Amino acid sequence: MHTLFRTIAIALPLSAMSLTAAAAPNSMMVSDCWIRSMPGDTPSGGYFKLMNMSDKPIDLVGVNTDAFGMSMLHQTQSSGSTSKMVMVDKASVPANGTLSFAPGGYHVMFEHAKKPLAVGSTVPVTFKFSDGESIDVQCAVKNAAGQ
Ligand SMILES: [Cu+2]
Repeated sequence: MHTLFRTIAIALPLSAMSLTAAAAPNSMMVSDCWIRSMPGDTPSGGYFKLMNMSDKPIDLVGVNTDAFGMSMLHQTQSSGSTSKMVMVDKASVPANGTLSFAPGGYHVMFEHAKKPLAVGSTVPVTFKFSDGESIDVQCAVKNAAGQ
Protein backbone atom coordinates (compact mmCIF):
# COMPACT_ATOMS: atom_id res chain seq x y z
CA MET A 1 0.00 0.00 0.00
CA HIS A 2 2.76 2.40 0.92
CA THR A 3 4.44 2.04 -2.47
CA LEU A 4 1.18 2.52 -4.36
CA PHE A 5 0.46 5.86 -2.67
CA ARG A 6 3.91 7.15 -3.52
CA THR A 7 3.46 6.28 -7.18
CA ILE A 8 0.18 8.17 -7.40
CA ALA A 9 1.59 11.23 -5.65
CA ILE A 10 4.42 11.45 -8.17
CA ALA A 11 2.37 10.69 -11.27
CA LEU A 12 -0.25 13.41 -10.75
CA PRO A 13 1.95 16.54 -10.99
CA LEU A 14 3.68 15.10 -14.05
CA SER A 15 0.48 14.58 -16.01
CA ALA A 16 -0.77 18.05 -15.01
CA MET A 17 2.45 19.53 -16.37
CA SER A 18 2.27 17.79 -19.72
CA LEU A 19 -1.35 18.94 -20.18
CA THR A 20 -0.32 22.58 -19.67
CA ALA A 21 2.60 22.27 -22.06
CA ALA A 22 0.43 20.76 -24.81
CA ALA A 23 -2.24 23.47 -24.60
CA ALA A 24 0.07 26.50 -24.61
CA PRO A 25 1.43 26.81 -28.20
CA ASN A 26 -0.58 27.60 -31.31
CA SER A 27 -3.49 29.50 -29.81
CA MET A 28 -3.47 31.65 -32.92
CA MET A 29 -3.62 30.88 -36.62
CA VAL A 30 -2.88 33.23 -39.53
CA SER A 31 -4.33 32.37 -42.95
CA ASP A 32 -4.86 33.82 -46.44
CA CYS A 33 -2.16 36.46 -46.04
CA TRP A 34 -1.50 38.69 -49.05
CA ILE A 35 0.19 42.01 -49.76
CA ARG A 36 -0.96 44.48 -52.38
CA SER A 37 2.00 45.45 -54.54
CA MET A 38 1.98 49.19 -55.22
CA PRO A 39 4.10 51.18 -57.70
CA GLY A 40 7.09 53.17 -56.47
CA ASP A 41 7.24 53.95 -52.78
CA THR A 42 3.45 53.90 -52.25
CA PRO A 43 2.63 52.02 -49.02
CA SER A 44 1.33 48.49 -49.57
CA GLY A 45 -1.59 47.04 -47.62
CA GLY A 46 -1.32 43.62 -45.97
CA TYR A 47 -4.42 41.49 -45.46
CA PHE A 48 -5.08 38.17 -43.70
CA LYS A 49 -7.37 36.30 -41.35
CA LEU A 50 -6.63 35.66 -37.68
CA MET A 51 -8.17 32.78 -35.76
CA ASN A 52 -8.03 32.55 -31.98
CA MET A 53 -8.37 28.94 -30.84
CA SER A 54 -8.08 29.77 -27.13
CA ASP A 55 -10.79 30.68 -24.63
CA LYS A 56 -9.32 34.15 -23.98
CA PRO A 57 -9.14 37.23 -26.24
CA ILE A 58 -5.68 37.64 -27.79
CA ASP A 59 -4.34 40.80 -29.45
CA LEU A 60 -2.21 41.10 -32.55
CA VAL A 61 0.43 43.52 -31.26
CA GLY A 62 2.86 43.75 -34.15
CA VAL A 63 3.94 42.58 -37.57
CA ASN A 64 7.48 42.51 -38.87
CA THR A 65 9.20 41.70 -42.15
CA ASP A 66 12.66 42.23 -43.59
CA ALA A 67 11.09 43.15 -46.96
CA PHE A 68 9.94 46.59 -45.74
CA GLY A 69 11.48 49.34 -43.66
CA MET A 70 8.31 49.85 -41.66
CA SER A 71 5.21 47.80 -40.81
CA MET A 72 2.27 49.38 -38.96
CA LEU A 73 -1.16 48.25 -37.83
CA HIS A 74 -3.80 50.51 -39.41
CA GLN A 75 -7.55 50.75 -39.32
CA THR A 76 -9.69 52.49 -41.94
CA GLN A 77 -12.51 54.35 -40.22
CA SER A 78 -15.46 55.61 -42.23
CA SER A 79 -17.97 58.25 -41.26
CA GLY A 80 -20.50 59.12 -43.93
CA SER A 81 -18.74 59.56 -47.26
CA THR A 82 -15.27 60.14 -45.83
CA SER A 83 -12.80 57.58 -44.57
CA LYS A 84 -9.41 57.91 -42.95
CA MET A 85 -6.68 55.60 -41.73
CA VAL A 86 -5.60 55.62 -38.12
CA MET A 87 -2.67 53.82 -36.53
CA VAL A 88 -3.58 51.27 -33.85
CA ASP A 89 -1.21 49.56 -31.43
CA LYS A 90 -3.17 46.31 -31.36
CA ALA A 91 -6.17 44.47 -32.79
CA SER A 92 -8.09 42.13 -30.52
CA VAL A 93 -9.23 38.69 -31.69
CA PRO A 94 -12.15 37.39 -29.60
CA ALA A 95 -11.90 34.08 -27.72
CA ASN A 96 -12.67 31.20 -30.09
CA GLY A 97 -13.25 33.77 -32.82
CA THR A 98 -11.77 35.34 -35.92
CA LEU A 99 -10.72 38.80 -37.08
CA SER A 100 -10.22 39.65 -40.74
CA PHE A 101 -7.74 42.23 -41.94
CA ALA A 102 -9.35 43.32 -45.21
CA PRO A 103 -9.54 46.36 -47.52
CA GLY A 104 -11.70 49.01 -45.82
CA GLY A 105 -10.95 47.84 -42.28
CA TYR A 106 -7.94 46.64 -40.36
CA HIS A 107 -4.81 46.26 -42.46
CA VAL A 108 -1.04 46.30 -42.12
CA MET A 109 0.61 49.26 -43.81
CA PHE A 110 3.97 48.19 -45.22
CA GLU A 111 6.20 51.13 -46.14
CA HIS A 112 9.59 51.57 -47.81
CA ALA A 113 9.98 48.28 -49.69
CA LYS A 114 13.66 47.35 -49.73
CA LYS A 115 13.26 46.05 -53.29
CA PRO A 116 10.33 46.00 -55.73
CA LEU A 117 7.81 43.27 -54.93
CA ALA A 118 7.22 40.73 -57.70
CA VAL A 119 3.57 39.74 -58.15
CA GLY A 120 3.33 35.98 -57.59
CA SER A 121 6.22 35.86 -55.13
CA THR A 122 5.88 35.56 -51.36
CA VAL A 123 7.16 37.68 -48.49
CA PRO A 124 7.93 36.19 -45.05
CA VAL A 125 6.12 38.07 -42.29
CA THR A 126 6.29 37.51 -38.52
CA PHE A 127 3.13 38.09 -36.49
CA LYS A 128 3.43 38.84 -32.75
CA PHE A 129 0.62 38.31 -30.27
CA SER A 130 -0.16 39.48 -26.72
CA ASP A 131 0.18 35.94 -25.32
CA GLY A 132 3.83 35.92 -26.39
CA GLU A 133 3.20 33.80 -29.44
CA SER A 134 5.08 34.58 -32.65
CA ILE A 135 4.06 33.08 -36.00
CA ASP A 136 5.96 33.18 -39.31
CA VAL A 137 3.76 33.31 -42.41
CA GLN A 138 4.49 33.51 -46.16
CA CYS A 139 2.32 36.28 -47.61
CA ALA A 140 1.46 36.20 -51.32
CA VAL A 141 2.24 39.31 -53.35
CA LYS A 142 -0.74 40.33 -55.52
CA ASN A 143 -1.26 43.21 -57.94
CA ALA A 144 -3.16 46.43 -57.18
CA ALA A 145 -6.45 44.73 -58.09
CA GLY A 146 -5.76 42.00 -55.52
CA GLN A 147 -5.08 39.27 -58.10
CU1 LIG B 1 -3.11 52.22 -43.89
